[in-house]
Amino acid sequence: MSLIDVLPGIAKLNLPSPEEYRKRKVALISGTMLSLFDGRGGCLIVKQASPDRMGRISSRTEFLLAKGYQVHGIIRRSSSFNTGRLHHLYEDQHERPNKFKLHYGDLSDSTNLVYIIAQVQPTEVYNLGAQSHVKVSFEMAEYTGDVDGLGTLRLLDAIRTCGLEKHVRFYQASTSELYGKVVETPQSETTPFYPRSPYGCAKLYAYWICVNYRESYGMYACNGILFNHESPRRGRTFVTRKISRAVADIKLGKQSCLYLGNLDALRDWGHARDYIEGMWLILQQDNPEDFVLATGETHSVREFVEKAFAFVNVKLRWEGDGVEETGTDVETGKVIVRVDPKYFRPAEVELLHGNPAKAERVLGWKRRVDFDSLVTEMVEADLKASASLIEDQN
Ligand code: GDR
Repeated sequence: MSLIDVLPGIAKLNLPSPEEYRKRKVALISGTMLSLFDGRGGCLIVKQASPDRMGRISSRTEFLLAKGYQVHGIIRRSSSFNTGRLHHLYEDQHERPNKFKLHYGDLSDSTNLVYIIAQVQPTEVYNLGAQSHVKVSFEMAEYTGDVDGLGTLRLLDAIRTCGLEKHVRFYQASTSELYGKVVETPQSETTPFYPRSPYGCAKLYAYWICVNYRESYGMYACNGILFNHESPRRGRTFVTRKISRAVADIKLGKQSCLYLGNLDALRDWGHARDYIEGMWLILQQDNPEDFVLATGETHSVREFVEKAFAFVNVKLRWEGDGVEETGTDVETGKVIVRVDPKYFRPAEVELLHGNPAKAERVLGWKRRVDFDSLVTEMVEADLKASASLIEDQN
Protein backbone atom coordinates (compact mmCIF):
# COMPACT_ATOMS: atom_id res chain seq x y z
CA MET A 1 0.00 0.00 0.00
CA SER A 2 1.34 3.45 -0.84
CA LEU A 3 0.90 6.74 0.96
CA ILE A 4 -1.47 7.81 -1.81
CA ASP A 5 -3.67 4.86 -0.94
CA VAL A 6 -3.74 5.84 2.70
CA LEU A 7 -4.09 9.63 2.66
CA PRO A 8 -7.35 9.78 0.71
CA GLY A 9 -8.63 7.34 3.32
CA ILE A 10 -8.00 9.96 5.97
CA ALA A 11 -9.55 12.66 3.81
CA LYS A 12 -12.66 10.50 3.35
CA LEU A 13 -12.79 9.61 6.99
CA ASN A 14 -15.49 12.11 7.76
CA LEU A 15 -13.89 12.58 11.15
CA PRO A 16 -16.21 12.61 14.12
CA SER A 17 -15.91 15.35 16.75
CA PRO A 18 -12.69 15.18 18.79
CA GLU A 19 -14.73 13.86 21.78
CA GLU A 20 -16.22 11.02 19.72
CA TYR A 21 -12.88 10.26 18.07
CA ARG A 22 -11.11 9.94 21.46
CA LYS A 23 -13.48 7.19 22.59
CA ARG A 24 -11.54 4.80 20.33
CA LYS A 25 -8.49 4.94 22.69
CA VAL A 26 -5.62 4.28 20.31
CA ALA A 27 -2.12 5.08 21.55
CA LEU A 28 0.98 5.47 19.40
CA ILE A 29 4.33 5.41 21.19
CA SER A 30 7.70 6.29 19.74
CA GLY A 31 10.70 5.09 21.63
CA THR A 32 11.61 2.28 23.90
CA MET A 33 9.27 3.26 26.72
CA LEU A 34 6.62 1.88 24.44
CA SER A 35 6.81 -1.17 26.65
CA LEU A 36 4.97 0.71 29.37
CA PHE A 37 1.72 1.22 27.52
CA ASP A 38 -0.99 -1.24 26.74
CA GLY A 39 -4.37 -0.85 25.15
CA ARG A 40 -7.69 -1.68 23.63
CA GLY A 41 -8.62 1.87 22.65
CA GLY A 42 -6.24 3.95 20.55
CA CYS A 43 -2.84 5.36 21.39
CA LEU A 44 0.24 5.88 19.22
CA ILE A 45 3.64 5.74 20.80
CA VAL A 46 6.62 7.03 18.87
CA LYS A 47 9.83 5.55 19.99
CA GLN A 48 13.32 5.63 18.59
CA ALA A 49 13.88 2.32 20.25
CA SER A 50 17.39 1.05 20.47
CA PRO A 51 18.03 -2.50 21.64
CA ASP A 52 18.94 -1.56 25.22
CA ARG A 53 15.91 0.68 25.69
CA MET A 54 13.16 -1.71 24.68
CA GLY A 55 12.37 -2.46 28.31
CA ARG A 56 11.13 1.03 28.91
CA ILE A 57 8.81 0.83 25.89
CA SER A 58 7.51 -2.32 27.36
CA SER A 59 6.41 -1.01 30.80
CA ARG A 60 4.56 1.90 29.22
CA THR A 61 2.80 -0.44 26.84
CA GLU A 62 1.69 -2.67 29.68
CA PHE A 63 0.21 0.33 31.48
CA LEU A 64 -1.87 1.46 28.48
CA LEU A 65 -2.97 -2.04 27.53
CA ALA A 66 -4.30 -2.45 31.05
CA LYS A 67 -6.28 0.75 30.57
CA GLY A 68 -7.96 -0.68 27.49
CA TYR A 69 -5.98 1.07 24.80
CA GLN A 70 -5.00 -0.36 21.48
CA VAL A 71 -1.25 0.30 21.41
CA HIS A 72 0.98 0.93 18.43
CA GLY A 73 4.72 1.29 18.75
CA ILE A 74 7.33 2.65 16.39
CA ILE A 75 10.65 0.87 16.48
CA ARG A 76 13.79 1.25 14.46
CA ARG A 77 15.01 -1.59 12.34
CA SER A 78 18.08 -3.25 13.85
CA SER A 79 20.30 -6.00 12.52
CA SER A 80 20.27 -7.54 15.98
CA PHE A 81 17.14 -8.80 17.75
CA ASN A 82 15.72 -5.82 19.66
CA THR A 83 12.28 -6.79 20.93
CA GLY A 84 13.39 -9.00 23.83
CA ARG A 85 11.79 -6.87 26.50
CA LEU A 86 8.56 -6.70 24.53
CA HIS A 87 8.41 -10.43 24.09
CA HIS A 88 5.29 -11.01 26.20
CA LEU A 89 3.44 -8.27 24.33
CA TYR A 90 4.79 -9.36 20.99
CA GLU A 91 3.27 -12.81 21.34
CA ASP A 92 0.03 -11.08 22.15
CA GLN A 93 0.21 -9.46 18.72
CA HIS A 94 -0.44 -12.82 17.09
CA GLU A 95 -3.24 -13.85 19.41
CA ARG A 96 -4.95 -10.47 19.65
CA PRO A 97 -3.75 -8.54 16.62
CA ASN A 98 -6.01 -5.58 17.33
CA LYS A 99 -4.43 -4.78 20.71
CA PHE A 100 -0.74 -4.27 20.05
CA LYS A 101 1.21 -3.63 16.88
CA LEU A 102 4.75 -2.58 16.11
CA HIS A 103 5.63 -0.47 13.08
CA TYR A 104 9.09 0.07 11.65
CA GLY A 105 9.87 3.75 11.64
CA ASP A 106 12.26 6.52 12.46
CA LEU A 107 11.91 10.08 13.71
CA SER A 108 14.27 11.16 10.93
CA ASP A 109 11.85 9.91 8.23
CA SER A 110 8.89 12.27 7.66
CA THR A 111 7.13 10.19 5.00
CA ASN A 112 7.24 7.15 7.21
CA LEU A 113 5.72 9.10 10.12
CA VAL A 114 2.87 10.44 7.98
CA TYR A 115 2.19 6.94 6.74
CA ILE A 116 2.08 5.48 10.25
CA ILE A 117 -0.17 8.25 11.62
CA ALA A 118 -2.52 7.84 8.65
CA GLN A 119 -2.70 4.10 9.14
CA VAL A 120 -3.05 4.08 12.92
CA GLN A 121 -5.23 7.18 13.38
CA PRO A 122 -4.15 7.45 17.00
CA THR A 123 -6.03 9.32 19.70
CA GLU A 124 -2.89 9.82 21.80
CA VAL A 125 0.72 10.07 20.66
CA TYR A 126 3.56 9.71 23.16
CA ASN A 127 6.81 10.97 21.66
CA LEU A 128 9.37 9.12 23.76
CA GLY A 129 11.74 8.52 20.85
CA ALA A 130 15.20 10.00 21.20
CA GLN A 131 18.92 9.50 21.24
CA SER A 132 18.60 9.72 25.00
CA HIS A 133 22.16 9.32 26.30
CA VAL A 134 23.54 12.70 27.39
CA LYS A 135 27.25 11.72 27.13
CA VAL A 136 26.74 10.13 23.69
CA SER A 137 25.09 13.37 22.49
CA PHE A 138 28.47 15.13 22.71
CA GLU A 139 29.84 12.59 20.24
CA MET A 140 26.74 12.44 18.02
CA ALA A 141 25.56 16.02 18.31
CA GLU A 142 24.06 16.44 14.84
CA TYR A 143 22.23 13.12 14.93
CA THR A 144 20.87 13.94 18.40
CA GLY A 145 19.68 17.35 17.18
CA ASP A 146 18.01 15.76 14.17
CA VAL A 147 16.16 13.00 16.00
CA ASP A 148 15.43 14.64 19.36
CA GLY A 149 14.76 18.16 18.07
CA LEU A 150 13.56 18.01 14.47
CA GLY A 151 12.06 14.55 15.01
CA THR A 152 9.50 16.14 17.31
CA LEU A 153 8.63 18.68 14.63
CA ARG A 154 8.27 15.90 12.04
CA LEU A 155 5.85 14.02 14.23
CA LEU A 156 3.74 17.09 14.99
CA ASP A 157 3.68 17.91 11.27
CA ALA A 158 2.72 14.34 10.40
CA ILE A 159 -0.35 14.76 12.62
CA ARG A 160 -1.22 18.03 10.88
CA THR A 161 -0.61 16.55 7.42
CA CYS A 162 -3.20 13.91 8.22
CA GLY A 163 -5.68 16.57 9.34
CA LEU A 164 -5.73 15.18 12.88
CA GLU A 165 -4.38 18.20 14.78
CA LYS A 166 -7.67 18.79 16.59
CA HIS A 167 -8.20 15.09 17.33
CA VAL A 168 -4.85 13.79 18.58
CA ARG A 169 -3.43 14.49 22.02
CA PHE A 170 0.36 14.77 21.91
CA TYR A 171 2.81 14.08 24.75
CA GLN A 172 6.38 15.32 24.43
CA ALA A 173 9.03 13.65 26.59
CA SER A 174 10.74 16.76 27.89
CA THR A 175 13.45 16.42 30.47
CA SER A 176 15.11 17.88 33.55
CA GLU A 177 18.22 18.19 31.33
CA LEU A 178 16.56 21.43 30.10
CA TYR A 179 17.49 23.03 33.45
CA GLY A 180 21.19 22.14 33.07
CA LYS A 181 23.21 24.74 34.92
CA VAL A 182 21.60 25.68 38.22
CA VAL A 183 19.55 28.88 38.03
CA GLU A 184 17.23 28.10 40.95
CA THR A 185 16.16 25.08 43.00
CA PRO A 186 13.91 23.28 43.31
CA GLN A 187 13.26 23.39 39.57
CA SER A 188 9.64 23.93 38.48
CA GLU A 189 7.63 24.75 35.34
CA THR A 190 8.66 28.42 35.71
CA THR A 191 12.42 27.90 36.20
CA PRO A 192 14.43 29.28 33.23
CA PHE A 193 16.16 26.66 31.07
CA TYR A 194 19.96 26.47 30.61
CA PRO A 195 20.80 23.20 28.79
CA ARG A 196 24.35 21.84 29.09
CA SER A 197 24.60 19.25 26.30
CA PRO A 198 23.65 18.72 22.65
CA TYR A 199 20.91 16.46 24.04
CA GLY A 200 19.59 19.24 26.29
CA CYS A 201 19.73 21.77 23.42
CA ALA A 202 17.83 19.44 21.08
CA LYS A 203 15.21 18.82 23.77
CA LEU A 204 14.90 22.59 24.25
CA TYR A 205 13.86 22.94 20.59
CA ALA A 206 11.41 20.06 21.01
CA TYR A 207 9.93 21.68 24.13
CA TRP A 208 9.31 24.99 22.38
CA ILE A 209 8.00 23.54 19.10
CA CYS A 210 5.46 21.63 21.16
CA VAL A 211 4.38 24.86 22.94
CA ASN A 212 4.39 26.69 19.61
CA TYR A 213 2.11 24.16 17.86
CA ARG A 214 -0.25 24.29 20.83
CA GLU A 215 -0.46 28.08 20.58
CA SER A 216 -0.40 28.29 16.77
CA TYR A 217 -2.75 25.48 15.77
CA GLY A 218 -4.74 24.81 18.94
CA MET A 219 -3.22 21.35 19.29
CA TYR A 220 -3.55 19.45 22.55
CA ALA A 221 0.24 19.17 22.95
CA CYS A 222 1.95 18.93 26.35
CA ASN A 223 5.45 18.68 27.74
CA GLY A 224 6.11 16.33 30.62
CA ILE A 225 9.34 17.64 32.15
CA LEU A 226 10.45 14.40 33.73
CA PHE A 227 13.34 14.11 36.14
CA ASN A 228 15.39 10.88 36.02
CA HIS A 229 13.15 7.81 36.21
CA GLU A 230 14.68 4.40 36.68
CA SER A 231 13.74 0.73 37.01
CA PRO A 232 15.30 -2.70 36.52
CA ARG A 233 14.54 -2.20 32.81
CA ARG A 234 16.80 0.85 32.56
CA GLY A 235 19.49 0.62 29.85
CA ARG A 236 22.83 -0.59 31.21
CA THR A 237 24.82 2.49 30.22
CA PHE A 238 22.82 4.84 32.48
CA VAL A 239 24.42 5.27 35.86
CA THR A 240 21.79 3.64 38.13
CA ARG A 241 21.61 0.42 36.14
CA LYS A 242 25.36 0.38 35.59
CA ILE A 243 25.73 0.48 39.38
CA SER A 244 23.04 -2.11 40.21
CA ARG A 245 24.39 -4.48 37.57
CA ALA A 246 27.99 -4.09 38.81
CA VAL A 247 27.02 -4.56 42.47
CA ALA A 248 25.35 -7.86 41.54
CA ASP A 249 28.27 -9.01 39.40
CA ILE A 250 30.88 -8.02 42.02
CA LYS A 251 28.89 -9.82 44.73
CA LEU A 252 28.75 -12.95 42.56
CA GLY A 253 32.46 -12.77 41.72
CA LYS A 254 31.92 -12.00 38.01
CA GLN A 255 33.41 -8.48 38.06
CA SER A 256 36.18 -6.99 40.18
CA CYS A 257 35.70 -3.22 39.93
CA LEU A 258 33.07 -0.63 38.97
CA TYR A 259 34.43 2.35 36.99
CA LEU A 260 32.40 5.56 37.15
CA GLY A 261 32.60 9.25 36.25
CA ASN A 262 31.38 12.15 38.40
CA LEU A 263 30.38 10.76 41.81
CA ASP A 264 29.23 14.16 43.06
CA ALA A 265 26.46 14.70 40.49
CA LEU A 266 23.09 15.08 42.22
CA ARG A 267 19.93 13.67 40.68
CA ASP A 268 16.23 13.54 41.54
CA TRP A 269 15.67 9.82 40.90
CA GLY A 270 12.18 8.30 40.83
CA HIS A 271 10.68 4.99 39.68
CA ALA A 272 9.60 4.80 36.00
CA ARG A 273 6.33 3.10 36.98
CA ASP A 274 5.15 6.22 38.82
CA TYR A 275 6.14 8.49 35.94
CA ILE A 276 4.23 6.50 33.33
CA GLU A 277 1.04 7.13 35.24
CA GLY A 278 1.91 10.84 35.34
CA MET A 279 2.48 10.93 31.57
CA TRP A 280 -0.92 9.43 30.94
CA LEU A 281 -2.61 11.81 33.39
CA ILE A 282 -1.08 14.80 31.58
CA LEU A 283 -3.06 13.83 28.46
CA GLN A 284 -6.36 13.31 30.33
CA GLN A 285 -6.88 16.94 31.49
CA ASP A 286 -9.42 19.41 30.11
CA ASN A 287 -6.67 21.77 28.93
CA PRO A 288 -3.18 21.04 27.58
CA GLU A 289 -0.44 22.17 29.97
CA ASP A 290 3.19 21.38 30.81
CA PHE A 291 4.10 19.57 34.03
CA VAL A 292 7.19 18.69 36.06
CA LEU A 293 7.26 15.11 37.37
CA ALA A 294 9.85 14.65 40.12
CA THR A 295 10.25 13.25 43.61
CA GLY A 296 11.35 16.52 45.24
CA GLU A 297 14.44 14.75 46.69
CA THR A 298 17.99 14.72 45.44
CA HIS A 299 20.82 12.20 45.97
CA SER A 300 24.41 11.94 44.72
CA VAL A 301 25.80 9.18 42.49
CA ARG A 302 28.08 8.31 45.44
CA GLU A 303 25.02 7.83 47.67
CA PHE A 304 23.44 5.51 45.07
CA VAL A 305 26.66 3.46 45.01
CA GLU A 306 26.81 3.26 48.84
CA LYS A 307 23.14 2.21 49.14
CA ALA A 308 23.46 -0.39 46.39
CA PHE A 309 26.53 -2.00 48.00
CA ALA A 310 24.95 -1.78 51.47
CA PHE A 311 22.12 -3.97 50.14
CA VAL A 312 24.64 -6.80 49.62
CA ASN A 313 26.30 -6.02 53.00
CA VAL A 314 29.35 -4.30 51.58
CA LYS A 315 30.54 -1.12 53.31
CA LEU A 316 32.79 1.24 51.35
CA ARG A 317 35.65 3.47 52.45
CA TRP A 318 36.24 6.41 50.08
CA GLU A 319 39.80 7.64 49.52
CA GLY A 320 41.39 10.31 47.32
CA ASP A 321 39.42 12.81 45.32
CA GLY A 322 38.60 13.81 41.74
CA VAL A 323 40.10 11.41 39.19
CA GLU A 324 42.02 9.59 41.95
CA GLU A 325 38.99 8.62 44.03
CA THR A 326 38.47 4.99 45.00
CA GLY A 327 35.99 3.00 47.07
CA THR A 328 37.43 0.11 49.09
CA ASP A 329 35.47 -2.81 50.53
CA VAL A 330 36.09 -2.29 54.25
CA GLU A 331 35.95 -6.03 54.97
CA THR A 332 38.20 -7.39 52.20
CA GLY A 333 40.41 -4.29 51.67
CA LYS A 334 39.88 -4.57 47.87
CA VAL A 335 39.28 -1.50 45.70
CA ILE A 336 35.89 -2.12 44.07
CA VAL A 337 35.00 1.36 42.82
CA ARG A 338 37.28 3.67 40.80
CA VAL A 339 36.78 6.98 39.04
CA ASP A 340 37.61 6.88 35.33
CA PRO A 341 37.72 10.35 33.70
CA LYS A 342 36.53 8.88 30.41
CA TYR A 343 33.02 9.01 31.87
CA PHE A 344 33.23 12.76 32.63
CA ARG A 345 31.13 15.00 30.40
CA PRO A 346 32.51 18.11 28.66
CA ALA A 347 29.87 20.11 30.57
CA GLU A 348 28.09 18.55 33.54
CA VAL A 349 24.63 19.03 35.03
CA GLU A 350 25.66 19.14 38.69
CA LEU A 351 22.33 19.37 40.48
CA LEU A 352 18.78 18.36 39.63
CA HIS A 353 16.07 18.78 42.23
CA GLY A 354 12.49 18.98 40.98
CA ASN A 355 9.38 20.59 42.38
CA PRO A 356 6.34 18.42 41.53
CA ALA A 357 3.82 20.71 43.29
CA LYS A 358 1.82 21.53 40.14
CA ALA A 359 1.46 17.85 39.14
CA GLU A 360 0.39 16.98 42.68
CA ARG A 361 -2.19 19.76 42.78
CA VAL A 362 -3.63 19.56 39.23
CA LEU A 363 -3.14 15.88 38.29
CA GLY A 364 -3.41 14.42 41.78
CA TRP A 365 -0.13 12.67 40.94
CA LYS A 366 2.35 11.61 43.60
CA ARG A 367 5.38 9.37 43.38
CA ARG A 368 4.97 6.20 45.43
CA VAL A 369 8.40 4.56 45.29
CA ASP A 370 11.10 6.18 47.45
CA PHE A 371 14.86 6.25 46.82
CA ASP A 372 15.74 3.29 49.10
CA SER A 373 13.05 1.06 47.55
CA LEU A 374 14.19 2.01 44.04
CA VAL A 375 17.82 1.06 44.75
CA THR A 376 16.74 -2.16 46.47
CA GLU A 377 14.46 -3.20 43.59
CA MET A 378 17.16 -2.58 40.99
CA VAL A 379 19.92 -4.45 42.86
CA GLU A 380 17.58 -7.34 43.69
CA ALA A 381 16.55 -7.69 40.04
CA ASP A 382 20.16 -7.68 38.84
CA LEU A 383 21.21 -10.18 41.50
CA LYS A 384 18.51 -12.54 40.22
CA ALA A 385 19.36 -11.94 36.57
CA SER A 386 23.09 -12.37 37.12
CA ALA A 387 22.63 -15.51 39.24
CA SER A 388 20.34 -17.08 36.65
CA LEU A 389 22.98 -16.44 33.97
CA ILE A 390 25.45 -18.38 36.08
CA GLU A 391 22.94 -21.23 36.34
CA ASP A 392 22.42 -21.15 32.56
CA GLN A 393 26.15 -21.35 31.97
CA ASN A 394 26.47 -24.24 34.38
P1 GDR B 1 21.35 11.63 32.86
O1 GDR B 1 21.50 10.08 33.27
O2 GDR B 1 22.53 12.14 32.13
O3 GDR B 1 20.95 12.36 34.11
O4 GDR B 1 20.12 11.60 31.83
P2 GDR B 1 22.81 9.17 33.51
O5 GDR B 1 22.33 8.03 34.33
O6 GDR B 1 23.51 8.88 32.23
O7 GDR B 1 23.78 10.13 34.38
C1 GDR B 1 23.42 10.61 35.67
C2 GDR B 1 24.62 11.27 36.33
O8 GDR B 1 25.56 10.25 36.68
C3 GDR B 1 26.87 10.71 36.33
N1 GDR B 1 27.75 9.54 36.12
C4 GDR B 1 27.63 8.63 35.14
N2 GDR B 1 26.71 8.50 34.16
C5 GDR B 1 26.84 7.43 33.33
N3 GDR B 1 25.90 7.25 32.36
N4 GDR B 1 27.86 6.52 33.43
C6 GDR B 1 28.82 6.63 34.40
O9 GDR B 1 29.73 5.82 34.49
C7 GDR B 1 28.69 7.73 35.30
N5 GDR B 1 29.40 8.13 36.38
C8 GDR B 1 28.83 9.23 36.86
C9 GDR B 1 26.66 11.54 35.08
O10 GDR B 1 27.77 12.39 34.83
C10 GDR B 1 25.36 12.27 35.45
O11 GDR B 1 25.67 13.42 36.18
C11 GDR B 1 19.04 10.69 31.97
C12 GDR B 1 18.64 10.23 30.56
O12 GDR B 1 17.69 9.20 30.65
C13 GDR B 1 18.07 11.39 29.77
O13 GDR B 1 17.60 10.89 28.50
C14 GDR B 1 16.90 11.98 30.55
O14 GDR B 1 16.38 13.08 29.83
C15 GDR B 1 17.37 12.41 31.93
O15 GDR B 1 17.94 11.31 32.61
C16 GDR B 1 16.21 12.94 32.77
